[in-house]
Amino acid sequence: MKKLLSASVMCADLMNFSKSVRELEEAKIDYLHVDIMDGNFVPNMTFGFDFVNAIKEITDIPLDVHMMVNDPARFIDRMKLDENDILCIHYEADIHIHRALAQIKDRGIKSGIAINPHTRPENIEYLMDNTDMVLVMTVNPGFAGQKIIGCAEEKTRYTRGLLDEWGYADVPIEVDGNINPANAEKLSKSGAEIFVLGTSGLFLKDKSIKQAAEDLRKLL
Ligand code: S6P
Ligand code: MG
Repeated sequence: MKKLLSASVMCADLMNFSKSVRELEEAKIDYLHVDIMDGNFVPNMTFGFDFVNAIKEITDIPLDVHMMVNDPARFIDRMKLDENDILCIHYEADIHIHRALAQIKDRGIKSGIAINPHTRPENIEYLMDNTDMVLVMTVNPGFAGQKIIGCAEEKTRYTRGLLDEWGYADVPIEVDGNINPANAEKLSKSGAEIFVLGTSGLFLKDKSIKQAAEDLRKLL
């Protein structure tokens, strides 16, 4: 499977956002990862739906929307996403998660299921018929700039094995949290296909976005 880069926009230069988007386009970034936090499911708040829709207006890079929001099904219709975009919701955030994923698919959007560090990947087996991507969190969600959890590599490898065994070898695993070059290389070998890049991998003080993306691609 092709390895893809997803830029975490909360780590971009928000005061010069359209300039950052142009740089991400030049760097041929595959997705823009938009973290939506509700101050409830996670102890932080970020962007709202108008911001998501505004990004859609200024770029053709597909969006990879990561909802860290309780009961996310309430908000699916608020975003103007299409068949190239991914809308990812958390296993832990909705007791009717199967129905929520089906709603995303019904809207013609690609669906993603995210699992927190404590969630066993076995729990998503009966969700896979409505799932286009699995997001294995490699930090506890809520903040950029954290340190990767110890079991990230092992969990990614184990999850990849389960998906293959269940007949979903074509469903990619995304990893999110402290994805720097060294971690990206290890997680790639463990079976991750989509890499969320923030303060550790892409938005760096000593390297341009383009250079950071090129360097990462060589390692994956
Ligand atoms: C964290 C969020 C992530 C971060 C990303 C930042 O809750 O879901 O997408 O934006 O992890 O990258 P880094 O390299 O600062 O961890
Ligand atoms: Mg995220």
